Amino acid sequence: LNSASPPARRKWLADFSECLFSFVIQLLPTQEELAVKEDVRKLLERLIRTIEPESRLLSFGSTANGYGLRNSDMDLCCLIDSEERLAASDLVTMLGDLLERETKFHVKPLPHARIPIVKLSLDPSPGLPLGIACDIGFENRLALENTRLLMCYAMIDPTRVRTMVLFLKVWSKRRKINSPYKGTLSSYGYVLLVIYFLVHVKNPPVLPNLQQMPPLRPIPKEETYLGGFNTWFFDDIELLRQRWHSENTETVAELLIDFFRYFSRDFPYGVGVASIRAGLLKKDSKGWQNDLSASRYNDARERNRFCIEDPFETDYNVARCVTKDGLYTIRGEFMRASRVLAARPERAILALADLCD
Ligand code: 3AT
Ligand code: MG
Repeated sequence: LNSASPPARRKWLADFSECLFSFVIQLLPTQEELAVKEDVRKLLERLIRTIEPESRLLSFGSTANGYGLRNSDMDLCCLIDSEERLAASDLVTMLGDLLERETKFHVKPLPHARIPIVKLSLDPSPGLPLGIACDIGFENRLALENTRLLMCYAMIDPTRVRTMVLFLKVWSKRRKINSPYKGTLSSYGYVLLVIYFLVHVKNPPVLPNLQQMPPLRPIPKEETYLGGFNTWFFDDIELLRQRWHSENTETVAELLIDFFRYFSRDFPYGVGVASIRAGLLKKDSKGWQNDLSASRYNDARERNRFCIEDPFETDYNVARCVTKDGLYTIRGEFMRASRVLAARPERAILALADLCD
């Protein structure tokens, strides 16, 4: 916001930023909810150890990355430290039986899914008015690492980054554009869009690129590989905070307005790939082009309407579930949000209500 901007506009942006903070704060999980979830994790870990004594059960996704909302589901990953372990599909079946016998959860084992998981849910009760939904997967070490990467980004600038992400998650759920099963984008996809925007679109950037940090300390940057993918990133956030400061002083309100404008007007959906690792890439440089010449046996065209590169699994398009209609709806929503914010209703709180209506 430059000093020449009219005071009325500046005041409105400050008010709207304030509204955004108070709005997301009341949607954060309570201490009680976090404690119940941790108890559930421990209980499940104890039970799994009766099958695989060398195992650990870890949280990933929004319960662990700093972008959790109240009543969000629990994503759990079981890591087994011993050499000889059961196949994931057998573990899913055995664990499903065990949990069915020993707990009150509704249990649905999916041993033959692309990624075998056990789905659990608990009915609402007085202490847990909305119940709990939980997925347990196995050996998903890349998901643990991308969770840690997103958490590190949240820690660099908690106020602006977390407020933007949490708001977009709520907004996308309320506007019904947060369902990969119905052709729109997952929460994970929206988080990557926000980080891409803050690292690569904003100038000066709000966040540094943690996967390409110049050395801040004399030790060489070690490469760490998981399943063939380089998962190294700069994770010493304390040191980073001492040595790196963003020159960008925009408010959350300005960033959000700009985010909606960028993704309704400027992002090149037809040819571009949003990558938090490498900035704006070209679909054809990744073999993700969706041109009409693709053979009819090839569903690349449907899969690559919208392209967001996974930070580590770089051959994976996180937005591959987004269909033609889904993308049309998402872009329409970005435009609608831009319009609401450009109108700057007299009271900032009305803008918020209008956005999520
Ligand atoms: P909610 O609060 O549940 O809406 P979340 O942050 O838990 O949001 P998701 O449920 O979309 O996000 O995803 C949970 C984690 O699973 C995030 C990421 O570590 C992993 N993940 C999800 N989708 C993908 C994907 N398409 N590719 C790779 N990892 C993914
Ligand atoms: Mg989740």
